[in-house]
Amino acid sequence: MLLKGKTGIILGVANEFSIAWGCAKKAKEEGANLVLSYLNEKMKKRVEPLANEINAKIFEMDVTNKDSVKSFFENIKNNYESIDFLVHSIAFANREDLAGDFYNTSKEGFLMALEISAYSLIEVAREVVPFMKNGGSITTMTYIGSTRAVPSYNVMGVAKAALEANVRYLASNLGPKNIRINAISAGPINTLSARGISGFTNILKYTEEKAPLRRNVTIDDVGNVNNFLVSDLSSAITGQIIFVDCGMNILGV
Ligand code: 0WD
Repeated sequence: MLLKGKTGIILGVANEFSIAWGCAKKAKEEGANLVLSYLNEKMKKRVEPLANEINAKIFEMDVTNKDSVKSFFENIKNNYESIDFLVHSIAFANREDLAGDFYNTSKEGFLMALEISAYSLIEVAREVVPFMKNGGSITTMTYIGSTRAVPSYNVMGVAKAALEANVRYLASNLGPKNIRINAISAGPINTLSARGISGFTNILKYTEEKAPLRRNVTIDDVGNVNNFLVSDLSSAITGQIIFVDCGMNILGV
């Protein structure tokens, strides 16, 4: 078992369709001991039964609230000696900023998308580093809208560009502590967040027709690659953006 004896934190499970849930299930299959976060009391009702399925502990964390982040890691301190990996699978933008003209993006919407979807990676990395005494691995989820203009992805594309730059700076900064950090650039998957993007079903249909593998990716596809990135098999890989998109990113026309 690839992750036997490893303890991991997985942030961003909203329901059974979440990419984070794909990562949690697959990590459990490989023997990891897991902790999940839930956003608030409302989400707890959905996350708790999932956590029970995989014998994971759950603690609340809202990355927009400093005290909530601190209290999550207090809970970690009270329950664990060390942490081996952390999966950051969190993003948010206002629905009105994921449709229509990009030039209408509000300053408030821009700052919120960047805070939740990009800055939060730096904040959780800062908190988890002290628990990675013997090194560790951090992963995050991105999308090709970071480097290409994708219809309606708008402000989230800017947030993903910042997130990917964060990955490179954190990898450079944390490498000497033997802490690796990489991003998975997933193809479109029908999740709660994705449904907020105007025309998302067209993106799914287009990918299925055009991607080299002629299908969309699943949360299990992402979870498998995440297992590789948080395991010792990828011990010399850091600062990378790994595409799990059925080959879509290689196409020109
Ligand atoms: O097509 C897709 N679904 C893709 C998603 C393609 C490529 C990348 N991604 C990325 C997303 O941008 C995100 O970074 O994958 C990550 C996970 O997204 P998901 O699995 O598609 O979406 P979802 O199941 O909704 O999980 C995202 C979760 C939130 O869910 P809701 O639906 O409640 O917004 O991120 C969490 C929350 O659990 N989240 C927060 N967690 C802590 N503090 C916060 C917050 N303030 N806001 C959202």
